[in-house]
Amino acid sequence: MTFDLRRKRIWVAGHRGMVGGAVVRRLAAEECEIITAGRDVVDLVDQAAVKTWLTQTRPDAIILAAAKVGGIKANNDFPVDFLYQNLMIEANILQAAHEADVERVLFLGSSCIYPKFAPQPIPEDALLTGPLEPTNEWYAIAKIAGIKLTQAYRTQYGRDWISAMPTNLYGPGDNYDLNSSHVLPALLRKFHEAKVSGAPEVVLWGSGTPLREFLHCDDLADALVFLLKNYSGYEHVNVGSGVEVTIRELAETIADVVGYAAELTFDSTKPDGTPRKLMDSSRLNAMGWNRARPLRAGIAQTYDDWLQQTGAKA
Ligand code: GFB
Repeated sequence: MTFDLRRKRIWVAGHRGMVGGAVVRRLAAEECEIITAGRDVVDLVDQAAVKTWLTQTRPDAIILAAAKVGGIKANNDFPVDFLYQNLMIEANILQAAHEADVERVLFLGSSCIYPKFAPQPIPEDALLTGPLEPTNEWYAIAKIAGIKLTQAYRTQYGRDWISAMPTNLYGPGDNYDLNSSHVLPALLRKFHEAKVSGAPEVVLWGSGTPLREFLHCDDLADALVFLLKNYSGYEHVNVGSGVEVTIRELAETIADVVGYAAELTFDSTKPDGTPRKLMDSSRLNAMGWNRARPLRAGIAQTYDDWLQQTGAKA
């Protein structure tokens, strides 16, 4: 084991988000102290505030799950928010972590860092080998900068900091706002609302042909804790489920989980985004982590959780 979590103080940056919340749930099973701080305590885009808070708090490790995130439309509509906020959050935290002498940092990227037409499944070394998908290049550029900054501290100062690249995520605590969400929560909500109102059709954005790989956030959290404990290396590590589906197939699975077979119609005024982004997670698998749950089971759990949280009836 590279890093023993027992008696360590671990800051989960972004604990109110879907990924940060999952990491807090997972770390509860470890003998460590979990540190969290809401935006009211420390605003992560404020350099001075981050520096003061981290210097006072001095955690042993940071899981950097704080980020401005959103689906294809939000990424496309708000380029400044996605580029500026993510650059600030990661630069502020990494520099302050260096000054506070934090032993371990786990930075989180995203599969959209890879070129639009990367080889499939996408190996880690496909990074920076071709042009990005235009709908999310702002977010991708910020996340690439974060990976490089993490590597820079390792190279210049010998910091044992690492990065993980999750594939498309879903699960409890996701964003269900139809304008800014990712596809999976959007379709859960659309099918649920169609069932309640008896609407004959559900509208999907784009053509339904793009392929996506989905991972439950609790499986991601398990993989992140595994990497924090066991991985020390310069290169980022892909974290995926290894299974891809078309957006149409995803919609059919969600229709089945919700129990409402509406007709699918396609809004071609909305973008498809990248045609395919299946990650090659063989490095992670070879290290010993391969525990992604089946997609249908994960969607059913997520739907149950959403019904409970909103008080909606199935
Ligand atoms: O999940 P999503 O918004 O993001 O969209 P990306 C995935 C696919 O689902 C696209 C289609 O082809 C969408 O056109 N889609 C169909 C829908 N219906 C809907 C709908 O109602 N809502 C949404 N949102 N999509 C994001 C990036 O890309 O993936 C981020 O923009 C990030 O930067 C994230 O990397 C993981 O997979 O296309």
